[in-house]
Amino acid sequence: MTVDVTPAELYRRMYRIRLLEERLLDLFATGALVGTTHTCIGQEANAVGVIAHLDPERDIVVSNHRCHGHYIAFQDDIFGLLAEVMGRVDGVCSGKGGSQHLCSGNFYTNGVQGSIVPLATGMAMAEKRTHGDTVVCVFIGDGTLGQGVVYECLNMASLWRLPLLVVCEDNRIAQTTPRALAIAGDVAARATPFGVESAAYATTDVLEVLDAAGAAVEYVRREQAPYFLVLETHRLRAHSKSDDTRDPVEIAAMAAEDPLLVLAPHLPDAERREIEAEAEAELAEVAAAAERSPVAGRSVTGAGAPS
Ligand SMILES: Cc1ncc(C[n+]2csc(CCOP(=O)(O)OP(=O)(O)O)c2C)c(N)n1
Repeated sequence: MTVDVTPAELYRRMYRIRLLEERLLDLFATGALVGTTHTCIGQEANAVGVIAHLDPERDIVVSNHRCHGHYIAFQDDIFGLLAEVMGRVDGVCSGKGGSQHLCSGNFYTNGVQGSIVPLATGMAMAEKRTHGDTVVCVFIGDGTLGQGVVYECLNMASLWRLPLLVVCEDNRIAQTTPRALAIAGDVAARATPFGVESAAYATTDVLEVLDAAGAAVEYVRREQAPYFLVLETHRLRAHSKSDDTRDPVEIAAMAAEDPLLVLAPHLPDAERREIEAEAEAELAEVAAAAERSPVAGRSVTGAGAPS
């Protein structure tokens, strides 16, 4: 399936995610933020390429601890996310959810590995019964393939033909555990015994992800049946803020396939620079507005307060 989205627009979408996450890392590094965060720097092509095919009014996205890119690609809400991570009342969850717990419209996430797959499966069941043309897309990492509930869900989704797209973003590492030490056999083939269609791609080219995801989303929507899409990618930064045990030489090799670098030749330099300048100006404005938003506190008055 093709969607009408130009390389320039894809670049803009990825660049805005990149800028925001770099800003978050800076804020954590200077001690301005507390708690934790997981960036998708290097993996933006997946969020943008898959979600370009989803409709925020009709479809549902369920994400994980590494959720910022998915959220921005689906909800286009840089301010809500930044204010949320800054713990401000105008954040998407009123500053109480933080980086891993974003809930807005048809977007849901939480940081408990694997837990999101049964949530998405249940939503897919409900949607199939009520609408019949929805796609519920859940993003997991390769490290989450060790959670048995993922396979229970593939079984149920196949049996009941649920419109569930499971996207496995395979960055070949789970926090500090390399995939090779934890995952036996073929990742995409894990869906086969359940009768679930699957495909795997190793690419950071958003144009290729767009094509692959288009076919997957079209299948799920048309057939109202599950699909398992594996996208091999590169996590270019630490697992969270500074915990990276990988060899810098390995990371540098992966950085040569940074999705922004891969897409850049598809648009004129001047247009690319204009997109970057606009995104930087937007982030400066949004950051200032988030800074003005009051810090979320523990309110003891109002609805829901203990009496
Ligand atoms: C049930 C559970 N166990 C452990 C953790 C701690 N934890 C958070 S992320 C992570 C690794 C996840 O790896 P993967 O699924 O490959 O996603 P990635 O971080 O690579 O995007 C772990 C162990 C958790 N959040 N939930």
